[in-house]
Parts: sequence; structure tokens; C-alpha cells
Amino acid sequence: MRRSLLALCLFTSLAQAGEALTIDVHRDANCGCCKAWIDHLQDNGFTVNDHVEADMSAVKQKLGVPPRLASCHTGVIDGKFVEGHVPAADILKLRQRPDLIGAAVPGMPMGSPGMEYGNRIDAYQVIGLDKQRQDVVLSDYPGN
Ligand SMILES: [Cu+2]
Repeated sequence: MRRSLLALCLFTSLAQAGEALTIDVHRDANCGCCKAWIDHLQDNGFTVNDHVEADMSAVKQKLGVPPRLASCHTGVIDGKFVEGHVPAADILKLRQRPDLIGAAVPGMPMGSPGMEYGNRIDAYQVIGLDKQRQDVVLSDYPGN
């Protein structure tokens, strides 16, 4: 009895966290790593609104993603962009940063969430973009 109550509590709090963490994801229909990144977000309690787009560069331009930070998919949470394979933990960081208008993992580094193919892990940074459109390093992930 006690166990099932605990399970219910956990379930309820996860559901509430999921509701607060809704993200829109724009992606190309044929992008496999984009879907793998969506899985990573869902595994971390995000609710994902999936948008299949015909022209991703137009979407990026509209959302204000600088070409130097571009990757495959583009997410939007709280009006901020989330470009590329940004780890869930860094999206939470971005939400705590009113000075930033978005965050990105430029390119598609091996070993980033959704880009796990074999054992290779590239070193990569999560770059925040401030209101002056300057880059700010949000996280530094070492490679192997
Ligand atoms: Cu990708």
C-alpha cells in the first residue's frame, strides 16, 4: 500500500514536470538524429510538440538562429531557441538565464544526445546567445 502511494506520487510529480517543460521541435521529415534527440527530451520529462518542416533554413532564420550556430533541428521553449543536439540539462540551464535568447550545439558532434553512434565522443560546447547576440559558453563537454 505504502509502495503504491509512493509510485503514484512519483508519477504525479513527473507528469507535472512534463507539463511545465513543453518544447516545440522543428525538424526535417528525414532527420533520424532529430528524432533521437526528441527521444532524449521525452526521456528527461519534456513534452515535445513535433513539427515536420519543408524548409528548415527558413525556420531558423525566422527564429533568429545565427548561421554560425546552425545544426539540424530547432526547438523553441519559453520563446527561446534550442538549436541542435543540446542536452536536456542545458535546456534547464537556459530557462534559468533571462540574459539569454537561445542556446545551441553547432554542427552535429558525435556523442551528443541523439548523436550516439558507437563509442566516439567529440568534445563540444553548448553556446548561449545573449541579447546583444554574443556567444556565451553554457557548458563544456569533454570528448574521449
Ligand atoms: Cu542531428
